Amino acid sequence: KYIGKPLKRIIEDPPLVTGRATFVYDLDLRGTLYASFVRSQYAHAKIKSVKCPEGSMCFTSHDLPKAITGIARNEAVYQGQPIAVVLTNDEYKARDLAEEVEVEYEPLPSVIDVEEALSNKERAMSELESNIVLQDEVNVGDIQSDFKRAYKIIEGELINQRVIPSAMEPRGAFAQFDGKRLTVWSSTQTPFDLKKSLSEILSEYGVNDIRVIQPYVGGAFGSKIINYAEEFVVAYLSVVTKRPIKWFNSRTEDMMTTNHGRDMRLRFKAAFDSEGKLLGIEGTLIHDLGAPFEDINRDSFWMTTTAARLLIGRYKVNSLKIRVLGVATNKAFIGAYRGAGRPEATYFIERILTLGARELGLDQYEVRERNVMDDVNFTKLPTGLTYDSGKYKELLRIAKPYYNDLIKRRDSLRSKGKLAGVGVAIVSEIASFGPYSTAKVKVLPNGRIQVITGTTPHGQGDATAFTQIAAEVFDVDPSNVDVLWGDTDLISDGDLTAGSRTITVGGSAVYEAAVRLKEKLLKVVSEKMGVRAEEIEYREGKFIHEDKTMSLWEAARTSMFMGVLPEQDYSYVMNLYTSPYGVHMVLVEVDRDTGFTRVLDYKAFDDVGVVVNPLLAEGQTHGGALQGIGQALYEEAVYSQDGNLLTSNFSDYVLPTAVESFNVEWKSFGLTKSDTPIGSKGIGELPTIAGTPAVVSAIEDAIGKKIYTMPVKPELVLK
Ligand code: MCN
Ligand code: MO
Repeated sequence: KYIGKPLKRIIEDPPLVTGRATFVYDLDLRGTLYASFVRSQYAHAKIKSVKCPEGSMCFTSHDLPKAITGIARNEAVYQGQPIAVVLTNDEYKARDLAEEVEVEYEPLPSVIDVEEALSNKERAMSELESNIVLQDEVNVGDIQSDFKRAYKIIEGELINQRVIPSAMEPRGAFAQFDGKRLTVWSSTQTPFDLKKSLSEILSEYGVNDIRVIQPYVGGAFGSKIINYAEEFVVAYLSVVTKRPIKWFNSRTEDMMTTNHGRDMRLRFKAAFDSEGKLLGIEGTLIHDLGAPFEDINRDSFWMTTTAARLLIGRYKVNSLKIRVLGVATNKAFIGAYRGAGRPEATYFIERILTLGARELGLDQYEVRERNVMDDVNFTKLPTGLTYDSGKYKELLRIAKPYYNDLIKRRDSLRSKGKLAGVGVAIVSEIASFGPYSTAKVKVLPNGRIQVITGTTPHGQGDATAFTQIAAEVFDVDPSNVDVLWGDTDLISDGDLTAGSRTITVGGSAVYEAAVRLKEKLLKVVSEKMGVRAEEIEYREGKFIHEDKTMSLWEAARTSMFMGVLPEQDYSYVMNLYTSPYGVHMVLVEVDRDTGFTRVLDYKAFDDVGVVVNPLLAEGQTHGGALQGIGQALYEEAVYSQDGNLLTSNFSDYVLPTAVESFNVEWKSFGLTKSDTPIGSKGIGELPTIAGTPAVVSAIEDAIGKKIYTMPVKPELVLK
């Protein structure tokens, strides 16, 4: 009744569109001190000494708890790394004061280029034995014999460049300690993790009662999963100064210090037979992990090893032999960015297939039809990943007429002398990760249903989708449901919104809690009415038996008199992940004179199982495709040889805007369902994953030249 409806964002949007939503920056308390961080000017340097201005509230690394990692104590390993922090009662004065702190550096050679890092001539950190900090290997099938029987072998190096996640709101935090209780507001995706880590760091200062609030967040795209040093410092300073502390990154600080994304390259050889079947891929996958921080690097290397295993995409690849290297350099550290490992894998495999097709003189769609896997059903693949369900051939069959239509339009443009091209990519995705999501559902004494989620939406619209799930269970209009999130006081534990998991894992928790609450209330009503539960009908928010009816709120109030709280919590355990898929196609036109690419049409044909709210899912596709194409056409984090970030504002770092946006047609065919109560699979990352390779292949098709690097700038096209 409500699941599957294109409901507008009734929960999130009223505060946002009226400008009344509260962000970290909006917070203010009497006596607030403003923090500003002193950040390393060098990408790599020894810190000889730090001198604070006379009489200032200034804290060097030696004044801060050792347990706070990520601060440059003796050696700075990327530009912008925090070294010290100053406090004063005015935001702008704080920034001026930070500039008065004298840091004596001894510059060290910086390792910027990945090639240079691999050579190990210089180290990104003095104590490193090698810049290759992590390694792995994937070895499946008999690569040698596949290469021996190959009809064609292609090779090259595909680069998935470093990008900056660029959430609308830079990172910031506000902390207040009242002598007993510490409250931290942070622009984060992980308030529950932040609370856990704060507890570990601050318990030795006698702080055990901690509340973390995630207010409205201006986007994150994975870059606010990590808990950053600044958040801990701000919390600690509020404890020691007994004053509220506020800190907010400038855009440039944020671009230098919030995790970057991607920066993976694949040196490959791929063997095809004469029919265009991909036999095997051999190569080295190199991930520039940026600044060496053991824990962050290790977490990010998950993306690398996952990418290596997802390299086969949805294809029947016989053999795979990939060396996987995680490399440290003196740049911002790499972390999750929309897709996190899966865009890189998809980019590599989809580009390899298209390059192979060109080499063999085959159509790019046909090559995919020839290689695509049979249906999967919890199929464990030789690389170790399991795909839950997928009917890839059927999806390709359904999408084919649309592809043919794009080709017709391309040809008609060509006949008018235009440079037009079509690109295709199949999404290689696993999403909706566990281990669990929590929820609590209540019927309030005023009859409203309140959903509390342990997930942390920050732009996706999941809260609105949760109203639909609760409304479905309770058979009431979604306008009777409220949704709360982002506060560690609301529920014992929570998880996060990331990895396209929220509707599937978090939504399943909401569903299970709601179903159990309804059963609980049914028992109450049956006792009160004195009839068996089976004889009571439930409909439109009412329990009905013959001429007796009891509304939800009556049941909720009655339950209190029977010693039953009208609420229910649930922790939904996700054993596997989902493996949503889609075929995305794009038509582009390249201007012969300027070399600029214009996207004329984008078609996203997915199978994400049950779609809870098609309006939200389509919205994700519009934004995500633009973001994916942003990487292909515009975005690139550029460092100078000595490690200065040259693209540290939005005039040097080019993001796509509404002006660059294009027509998107989205459909999800529901060929499969996930093995969860909701039956959905994630969509949040799909378009970002597919958009990048699809548009590169389209430009290649338009200009007839092979492309290995991004962004595909006009100068590259015209060369
Ligand atoms: N949806 C649906 N039916 C499905 C799948 C999804 O109705 N079968 C809807 C959901 O209700 C939700 C949206 O689509 O409104 C996305 O759901 P889901 O795929 O579960 O993804 P998440 O909610 O977990 O969002 C995470 C995803 C990620 S990983 C990144 S990165 C990203 C993205 O969302 N960051 C974003 N989209 C973003 N959008 C905004 N505005 N801001 C970000 O920072
Ligand atoms: Mo994400």
